[in-house]
Amino acid sequence: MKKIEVLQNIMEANESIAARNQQLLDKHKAFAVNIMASPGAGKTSVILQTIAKLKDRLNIAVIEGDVASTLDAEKVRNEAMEVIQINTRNMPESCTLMAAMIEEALKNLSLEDIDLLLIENVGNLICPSEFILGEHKRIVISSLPEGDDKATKYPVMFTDADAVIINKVDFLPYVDFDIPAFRRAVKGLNPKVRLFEVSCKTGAGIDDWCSWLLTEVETNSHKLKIKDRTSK
Ligand SMILES: Nc1nc2c(ncn2[C@@H]2O[C@H](COP(=O)(O)OP(=O)(O)O)[C@@H](O)[C@H]2O)c(=O)[nH]1
Ligand SMILES: [Mg+2]
Repeated sequence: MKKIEVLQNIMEANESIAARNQQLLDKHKAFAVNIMASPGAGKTSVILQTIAKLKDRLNIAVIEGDVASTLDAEKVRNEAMEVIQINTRNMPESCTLMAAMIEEALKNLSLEDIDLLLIENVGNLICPSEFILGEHKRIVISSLPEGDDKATKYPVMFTDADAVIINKVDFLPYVDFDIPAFRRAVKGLNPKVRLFEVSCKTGAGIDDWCSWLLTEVETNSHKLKIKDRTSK
């Protein structure tokens, strides 16, 4: 019983910190996206492709979550406006980012200048679904080599997602991944979810994903801050 009480307390505390994070982000008109997937599905690759496509339109910062290392932060360092690495080893939950970790990171970002904050969560299909961070959108990436049963096996992650990216479609000739069956499984859990088929290797589908994301950023009353930087 005691263990259940403690867990509930952690969850409640997380939700109130997440609400504070979102208020702070809203105050500065910064739109935050929580990107979740298993290790190797392509979170960092999607972030890099997204920055390459949208950096002329948006000021983009990144928070990188990993159990250990700064490898991913180093990969995006030269592309993003600002990057913060969070290592979760020795934290209360090492398998996911939590709102308190984001609260600390936000103190170190120039929020007034940021339009879009991409948060790469720890590679895991279970824990990140339990902890909201204050994000405006939740994105799950599933990649072809992982197999097409992940939505069925890890339903919570997919039920709460605003969009699901099917990555590594360039693997289609080599793996038995039934894309229509996967789409049906995801839609069965979450009828309103947006689905995108992309390859970070070939660039296929990246335009569709980025134009949806840009519209989301602009229509969430963040447009006041976004300048048409291409016209400069
Ligand atoms: N063939 C192929 N490889 C990809 C694609 N996206 C990512 N990768 C590779 O998959 C590996 C893991 O990608 P990464 O973005 O680091 O995954 P993360 O652990 O989820 O951040 C890297 O070697 C990437 O180059 C893709 O669309 N096609
Ligand atoms: Mg990564």
